[in-house]
Amino acid sequence: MGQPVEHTSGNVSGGVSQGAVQPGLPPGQRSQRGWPVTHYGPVPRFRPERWDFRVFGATADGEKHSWTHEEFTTLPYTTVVADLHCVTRYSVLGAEWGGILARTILELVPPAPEVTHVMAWAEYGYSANLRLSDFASERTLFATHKDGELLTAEHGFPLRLIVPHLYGWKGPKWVRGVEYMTADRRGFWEERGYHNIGDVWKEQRYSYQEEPGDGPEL
Ligand SMILES: Nc1nc2c(c(=O)[nH]1)N[C@H]1C(S)=C(S)[C@@H](COP(=O)(O)O)O[C@H]1N2
Ligand SMILES: [Mo]
Repeated sequence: MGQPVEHTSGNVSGGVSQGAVQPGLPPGQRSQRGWPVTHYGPVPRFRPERWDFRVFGATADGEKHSWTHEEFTTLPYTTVVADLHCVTRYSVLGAEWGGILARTILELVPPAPEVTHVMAWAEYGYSANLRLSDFASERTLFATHKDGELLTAEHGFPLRLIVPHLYGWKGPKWVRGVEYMTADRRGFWEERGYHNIGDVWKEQRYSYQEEPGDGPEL
C-alpha cells in the first residue's frame, strides 16, 4: 500500500473563488463555494442500535462512560459558527454547526488532573490527537447539524468533531469517542506527515514544520 492521501469528491462544482483573499481567511487558504467531501476510506453505515459514544482512558473517577445514540442526542444543544479549513488549502466559510460542546463532555466526565491530551476516535480506527486545551476550547463542538440540517452520511452523520482553529483533519467525522491521555500520542494523519498540533493561524500543516515540544518523536 502506498501513502494514504486525502481524497475530495462531490459538490465542488462551485469551484474555488478567485480574487482577493477574504479577511479572516487563514494564511495559504482560499474560499471554497459548496461543501466538498474529504476523507480517507469508505463512509460507514450508521446502525443506531450498535452506536455508542465512549469516554475512556484517564477519567477522574477511573471509570469508562458511554451513551447510546438516544442518550447522546438529549445532551444540551448549542450552535457555533465556524469555518472548515482543509490542509489541502480550501476553506468552507461561515458554517453554523449545531451539537454538543466538548466542554459539556468534559463536565460530565471530568478528566484526571494529569490529562494533557485527548484522542478523538472514529469509525474504522480513524483518530486525531488534540491538546486538552484545544479540545476544551469554548468553540470545540461535537456536531450533529450544519446550517440547521442533520449532517449527511458523507459529512459525518451522526456525529463529527469540529475544532474551529485547527485544520479539518483534527475533526473526525463519524466520531465515536474520546480517550483521555496523560501523554501525547499521534493520531492517523499526525503519524503520516501532518503537523501534530495543526493550528490554522500558525499554518502548522506538516510534521517537518514541528518545533521541539510540538509533538512526540516520529
Ligand atoms: N473519519 C474521518 N474523519 C475525517 C477525515 C477522514 O479521513 N476520516 N478527514 C478529515 C479532513 S482531512 C477534512 S478536511 C474534513 C472534511 O470534512 P467534510 O468532508 O465534511 O468537508 O474531515 C475530516 N474528518
Ligand atoms: Mo482535509
